[in-house]
Amino acid sequence: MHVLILGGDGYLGWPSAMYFSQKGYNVTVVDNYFRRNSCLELDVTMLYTVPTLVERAAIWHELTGREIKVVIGDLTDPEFMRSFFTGSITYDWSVDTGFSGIPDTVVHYAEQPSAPYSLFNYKYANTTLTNNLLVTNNVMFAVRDYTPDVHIIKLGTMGEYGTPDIDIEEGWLDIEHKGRKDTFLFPRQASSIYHTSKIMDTDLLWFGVRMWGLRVTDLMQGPVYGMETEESHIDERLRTIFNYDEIFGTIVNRFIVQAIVGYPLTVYGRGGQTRGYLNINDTLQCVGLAAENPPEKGDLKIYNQIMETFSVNQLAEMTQRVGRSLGYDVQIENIENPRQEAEEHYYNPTYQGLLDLGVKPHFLTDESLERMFRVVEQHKDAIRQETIFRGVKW
Ligand code: USQ
Repeated sequence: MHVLILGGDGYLGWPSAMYFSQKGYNVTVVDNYFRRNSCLELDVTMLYTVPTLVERAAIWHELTGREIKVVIGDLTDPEFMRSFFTGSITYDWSVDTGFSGIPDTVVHYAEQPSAPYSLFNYKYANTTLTNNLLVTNNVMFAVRDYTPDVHIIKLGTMGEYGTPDIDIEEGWLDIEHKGRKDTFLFPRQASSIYHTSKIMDTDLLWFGVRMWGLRVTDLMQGPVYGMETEESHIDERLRTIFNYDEIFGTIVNRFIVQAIVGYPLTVYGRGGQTRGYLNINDTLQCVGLAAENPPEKGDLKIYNQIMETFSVNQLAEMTQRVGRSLGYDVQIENIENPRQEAEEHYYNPTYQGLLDLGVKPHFLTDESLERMFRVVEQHKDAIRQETIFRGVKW
């Protein structure tokens, strides 16, 4: 099996590449270094320096004997995207371990992933929409035109559903209306341009499934935390990128960094915002199981990819408790919410599908938080406090 990972340099892309490679898959990764370049442009830095994608693939090969082929380029260019499916791609790094050619599965992470970035200004809103939609459209057409049996796994987001006042189902909703019944995509109502681009992605791929019988899995993921995976334990240089700034950092990772440098935990507004969370190791399990269980042609399979729910206040209290037990003076501050979002709301999502496929959750515990504290501590001196909060408002 050959898996092509779009966005292979990202927070989830690189750990996924190693995970599949370790399991014996042939793996190709492609990326245009969007995240690294945006960090430079926005003057934010990652917690530690991460080797380039080519360097990481070389380290991986040296340590495991396994090969992850690397291609650097921009997937919004349709001809570049199509070259992966016609077999005409030129690799930027590869060794001859005997695999080449067309993928069986595509994992699509090649998106601008940040809600604050998408509302930073109109230019970044445009970047978000054009990048995310063009890459999705390009992969959809390339698969349709050359390899219609290929399984597309697209990372969606729980934020597509928003926070409705009813239970959130796993992708679909049965509607009874004036005595007749049908099943539709669960209603979507996003609260950022980024999340809206993900809704549009879903619609595009659902169109491709209905029109051309494509085979698509949509993983509706919540915020992910953590930086260590089984494969990164082999060598620190294989650890994934880790952002703690307001634009690219997600809440759990940010709170740990804040606790360590004595920056009061930034609870936005009243802190009742509740989301479904998961450990980065569970993302890998979920994507792996999705790849092993492709839908039939003409089927869009949707899973809610979360393992447990927390409010912002609960996360802040946990981080404070663990931080204090490690000797840090952790304060919590409710600051004016820069985002437009419900701060107290009903939240009851279903997330049974991936558990039924066999995912074994890594829950967020004091012990797992402490392990993350220990990694962040090693890089304490590199933390730039001025990038933690800048108040991107919408
Ligand atoms: N929040 C705070 N304080 C902070 C940072 C965040 O209170 O310092 C709050 C936010 O207002 C929000 C919640 O924590 O209510 C989560 O925020 P986040 O920045 O961790 O995550 P979010 O913007 O929702 O986006 C992240 C990823 C995105 C993914 C999404 C899943 O960046 O790629 O799609 O999580 S979900 O939230 O389910 O839509």
